[in-house]
Amino acid sequence: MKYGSVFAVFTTATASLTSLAAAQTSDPGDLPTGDDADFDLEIVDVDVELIDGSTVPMYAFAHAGKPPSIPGPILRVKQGDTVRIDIRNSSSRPHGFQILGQNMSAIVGLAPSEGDGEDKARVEFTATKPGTYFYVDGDNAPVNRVLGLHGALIVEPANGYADGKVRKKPMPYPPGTATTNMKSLFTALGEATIDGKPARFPGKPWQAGREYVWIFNQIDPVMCRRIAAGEVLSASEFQEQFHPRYFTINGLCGMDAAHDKATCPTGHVGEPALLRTMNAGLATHCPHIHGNHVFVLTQSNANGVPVYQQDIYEHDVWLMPPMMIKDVLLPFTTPPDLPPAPWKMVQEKYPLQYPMHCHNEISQTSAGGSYPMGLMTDWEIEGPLVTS
Ligand SMILES: [Cu+2]
Repeated sequence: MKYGSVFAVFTTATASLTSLAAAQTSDPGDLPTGDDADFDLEIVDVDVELIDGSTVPMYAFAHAGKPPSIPGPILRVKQGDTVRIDIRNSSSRPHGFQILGQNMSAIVGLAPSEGDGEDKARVEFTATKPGTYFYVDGDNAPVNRVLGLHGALIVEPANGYADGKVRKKPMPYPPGTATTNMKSLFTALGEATIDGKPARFPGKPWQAGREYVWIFNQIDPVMCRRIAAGEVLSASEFQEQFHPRYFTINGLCGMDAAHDKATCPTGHVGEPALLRTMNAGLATHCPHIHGNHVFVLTQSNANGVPVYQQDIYEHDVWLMPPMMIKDVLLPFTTPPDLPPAPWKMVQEKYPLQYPMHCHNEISQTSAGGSYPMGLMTDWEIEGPLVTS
C-alpha cells in the first residue's frame, strides 16, 4: 500500500515536469545550431512542479515561442562566430542578461514587456575560447540566477582535432591552445594498443557532439514564494536565509533525472563522452560516479573563463563550488568489477546502470528527507566494447 501511493505521486510529478523541461531535455539536434549564431530568448514567470507534486514560482528562459525550461535552452556556437542574442522580458519583474567569461556588456534592469515591441535588448559579441560558459540573469545576484535564470553557452572549436591536420581524433578544444596532456588524452582514445601493449582506452575516439550538459541547482520553496509575493531581499539576506529542500540536475530530481535521456549518459564500452558540469546554485556539490572515473579537462576561473588543464587527474569525485564549471571526460571503459570472459556477464546483463550522485549527502534528498530523490542520475553501459 505504501509503495503504491508513493508511485502515484511520482507519476503525476513526472508528467507535469516534462512540460517545463521539454526544451532543455530535447535532442541537441532540435535546438538552433548557432550556425547563424542568432538567438531570440524570452524571460518568463513559471510555476515549477517538483518531484513530490508541490509547485513553486520561479523564472525561466525560453527560445521565443517555445516552452520555457530550467535551466534555459543550450546555446551552441562556434569560435569566431558573431553571436547576437535578443532578450525579451515577459516576466512580471525587471531582469538582466549576461554571459560570464565572454567579452560582452551585460543587460541590466530590462523592464517587463508591455507588448509594444520596444522592449527587447540585444547583446552582440564574438565567441572566443572554446568551452562551457554560464549565461545568467546577473541582476540582484544571486537571486534571479538561483530562481531559474541560468543556462549553458557552448563554444565549439573551429578546428577541433587533437591530432591537428590528421583529423582522426576529434576534441572539443582547439589544438593550438589545448594543453599537451589534453591532446595526449584525446589522441589515446580509441587506441587498442600502444607500443604493442594493450592500451587504456580501446574502442572509438571521442566524437563531436557526444556530450551531456549537467547543470546543478537548489530550490528553497519558501524563498521562491516570498520573492513571488514581492519581497525584495539583498544578496546577503537571500544567502543567509536560503534553506534548499530540492537539489536538481538539469531541473530534475532523482528518478526523473535518471530517466531523462539528455541527463543520463548512455553508450557502449569504448564510446567516451564529454560531461559539461556546472553549478548554478549556492551549495557546493561533489558529483561522484560509479563504474568509471572521470578526467577533469577544464575548470572555470573567477570570471567564468575555462582554464585548460595541463595536469589531468582521474577523479572519483570532483568539487563543484557555486558557479564552478568543469568539463570532464567519462571514458566509458570497462568497469573493473565486471566479470571477465568466460563468464560472459551471466550474473549481470547489459545494459549496466551506474549512479552518479553528489557526495554532499543532504543533496540526495528532496522535501527534507525523501531519499534518493535529489541530485543524482544514472549512466548506462549498453553493451561491451565497440571499435570504430
Ligand atoms: Cu556512490
